[in-house]
Amino acid sequence: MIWRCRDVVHDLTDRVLVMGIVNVTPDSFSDGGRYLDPDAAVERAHRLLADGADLLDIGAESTRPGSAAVPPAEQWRRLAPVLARIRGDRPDAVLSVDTRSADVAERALGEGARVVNDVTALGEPAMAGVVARSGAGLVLMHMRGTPETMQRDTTYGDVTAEVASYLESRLAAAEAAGVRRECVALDPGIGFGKSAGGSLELLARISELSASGRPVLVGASRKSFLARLTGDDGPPEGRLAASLAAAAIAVWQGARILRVHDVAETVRAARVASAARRAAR
Ligand code: HH2
Repeated sequence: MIWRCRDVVHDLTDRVLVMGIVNVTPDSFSDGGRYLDPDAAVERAHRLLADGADLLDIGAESTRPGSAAVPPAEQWRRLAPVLARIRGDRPDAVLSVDTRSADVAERALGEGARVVNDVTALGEPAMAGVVARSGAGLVLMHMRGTPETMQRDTTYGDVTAEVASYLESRLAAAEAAGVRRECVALDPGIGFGKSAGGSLELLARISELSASGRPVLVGASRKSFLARLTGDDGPPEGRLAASLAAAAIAVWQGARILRVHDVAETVRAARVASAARRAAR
């Protein structure tokens, strides 16, 4: 299983990638405001790379439930200095830009980003062309509605079947618009328009999203459905143990990319889960 991200080709046949999160935002659900300052964001990026991140996902817009869209110009004002400095220090680092704006994605690709993480799965019509022209990796995620509206209706008949069929259709749309199939990864969008039970069910049934042969990315890190299960009512930073359990389940189920806040710990959890998966064959 190959995931092509411009000049970097990941062979994920027997490998799991850990994607470290850098939120250059004032309001992200777990670390809002901590890395809005470019110096803090760059330092965070270096820390995550040193901790073993295979790639970094850098975003300037929170998509937590209820959040409003951030204009592309403001996203770029936050991202530009951070991308430029990381690229200057570490041109080898694989950088992903977490944006639903084709304009922001195009600018980030111009600064050397190798992946576009689009939580709207090509909601902006111009996005597919931007990604296709660059040969970048593309993450297509399932979400119902927008971050502002997504938690209004979280009922599904069969959440896993609906998500799988949506992702198949977005993969087909991406290919029809010129994106190479081997550049695409699929993501069920844990917490995006799902109840806590729906998120848990998706996590438990990730293997059912693998029919297309594309790598599955899972973002369960610190999310609120974990706190519902553990009964913790503290801040999201306290959800490490629960997040590691979710990461191990995801890998055991065949996920190939883990989007996480706690990289050093997840690298170790993923190694154990990957080794167990190989031993079970
Ligand atoms: N989750 C978040 C943001 N982007 N992208 C993908 N592909 N999958 C996810 O599960 C996902 C995502 C939410 O996490 P975070 O970035 O920490 O929070 P916020 O959106 O509040 O910035």
